[in-house]
Amino acid sequence: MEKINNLKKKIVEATSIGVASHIDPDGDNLGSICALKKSLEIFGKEVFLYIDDQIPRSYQFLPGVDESSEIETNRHHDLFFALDCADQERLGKRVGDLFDRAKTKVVIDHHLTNQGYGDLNFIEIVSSTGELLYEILKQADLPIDEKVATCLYTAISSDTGSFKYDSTSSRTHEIAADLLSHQIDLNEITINLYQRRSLAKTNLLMRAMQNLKILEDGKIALTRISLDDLDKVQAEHSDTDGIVEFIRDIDGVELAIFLKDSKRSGSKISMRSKGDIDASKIAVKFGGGGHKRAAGASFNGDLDQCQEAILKVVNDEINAGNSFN
Ligand SMILES: [Mn+2]
Repeated sequence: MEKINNLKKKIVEATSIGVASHIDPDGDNLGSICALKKSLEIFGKEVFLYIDDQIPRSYQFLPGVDESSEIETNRHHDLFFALDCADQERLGKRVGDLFDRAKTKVVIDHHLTNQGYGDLNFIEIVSSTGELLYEILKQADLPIDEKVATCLYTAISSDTGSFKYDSTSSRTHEIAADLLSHQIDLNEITINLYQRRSLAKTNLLMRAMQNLKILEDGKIALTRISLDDLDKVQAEHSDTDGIVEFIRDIDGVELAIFLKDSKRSGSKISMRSKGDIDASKIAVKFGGGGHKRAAGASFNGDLDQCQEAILKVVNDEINAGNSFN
C-alpha cells in the first residue's frame, strides 16, 4: 500500500504525465494505456499519450486511442508510464528517450521476465496488464468510468484469449463483472476484437494454411508468413495476429509455432501451447520470453534459418525427454 500511496502522491504532484505504448502494440497494451490516460484525465491531469507505431484496426475503437501526441525530443515529463512492456527496448528508441528523461518512471506489467526498469515498478503475474491496472486504479482511488472500463475490459479480454487462458482467475472474472457493471457496450468490444476479420486477413490465413507443417506425430504445428506473402494478399503486419492460435486449435497439437519476417530485420517467433509444454522455456533460448501458453522471440536471420533453429531446439527438448511424451 505504501507503493500505491507513493504513486498517488507522484500523480497528484505531476503537472505533465506521459503514457506510452510499446512497439507492435497489442490489445492489452493499447487498452491499458488508454484506460490510464482517461482515468488520469478525469482525475484532472494533463496526459500525453505516445503510440509510435500503427494501431491495429481491432483497437481503433478504443476511447482516446486517436489522441496520441507527437514525440517532441525536448519535452520533459514529471511522470512517465510504461505499461505491458517487459523491457525498455520495447518502447522503441524515440519513446525510450522520453522515458529516460522523465523525473519519475513507472512500470506496470504482468510479464515474468520484467526486471523492473522504472523508479516505481508494479509487476505481478496476473492475466493481463489490464487486470493489474484495474487493481492499481482501485487501490489508488482513481476514477473508472464507462470509457476506462471499456479499455480495461478490452485489455483483459484480448490478453486472456477471451477468458480462456490458464492465467484467467476467479479474480479476473470478478474484475470483468465489475467492468461490465459500468454499462460498457460488450457487443461493440466483441465485434471489434473477434468478429471483423478482413478479407485480406482471411486470404493471409489461407496462405498460412498452405505453409502449414504438422510434425512429431501431430504434436507440433508450424507455419510461416513472409513479407512476400503479406504483399501478395495486401495484408498488414498485424493481420498475422491469430494465425498461431488457429493452428494451436488443431486437435492433438501441443505446440504451435508461427514464424514471420520482422518489420525491421530478421524474423519473429510466436508460440502457443496447450497441455504440458512450456512455450516460454523455448522462447528464452532465443532471448525472448512470455508465459507457458504464449511466448515469443526475435531471431537474427531469415525465415529458413529461423525455422531450422527452432525445430532444432524443439527436437533437442524432445530428445531430452522434456515436455513432450
Ligand atoms: Mn499483456
